[in-house]
Amino acid sequence: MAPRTTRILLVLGAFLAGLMLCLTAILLITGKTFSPGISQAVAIGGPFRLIDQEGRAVTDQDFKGKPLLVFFGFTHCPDVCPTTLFDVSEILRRLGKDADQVGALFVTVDPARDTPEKLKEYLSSFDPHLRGLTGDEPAIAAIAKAYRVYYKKVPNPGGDYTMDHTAIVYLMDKEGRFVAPFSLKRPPEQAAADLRRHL
Ligand SMILES: [Cu+2]
Repeated sequence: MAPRTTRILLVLGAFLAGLMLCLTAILLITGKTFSPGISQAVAIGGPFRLIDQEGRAVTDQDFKGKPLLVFFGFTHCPDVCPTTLFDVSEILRRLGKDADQVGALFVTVDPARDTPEKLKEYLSSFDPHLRGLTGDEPAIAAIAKAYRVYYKKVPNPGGDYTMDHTAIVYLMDKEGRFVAPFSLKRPPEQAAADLRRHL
């Protein structure tokens, strides 16, 4: 297997293992039968305070009443992030006017390089509804932890670096509760219809 594929599998594996652990812990604590709506809501997401590509302060409260897609990545990402942002843009476009009632967040895991200015420039290639979020290292670490996102700096031989990161699009409901990973492996019309059900 190519090292890149192995890394992606490792990241995915670590995320799923963490998720299972969380859900098991919740089951053990509550002693309740597994109920996705309730248990996963406890496991993923939460309050955050970050800065968007316009330099505005943004918190989770700003999205109350809107379903939310949340994706973590970084602007120097060679493939996964641009592909995902392209797919999400296609879905937002299919939503038409309803896209105003949906939140779509691209949270950087590389705040050292991804300043608001850099995010603004990068996101200009994608749907204007996308909000790019950055912040200081502790704020990014906090939101990543809340979403059970794995990320790690990986040095390149040239002295540069890249980032490994969890590449899941999270669907949060109007109340900010985790619903499910949002699949992009389907036609954008279908994904848009799925999103519309949460409006
Ligand atoms: Cu990426």
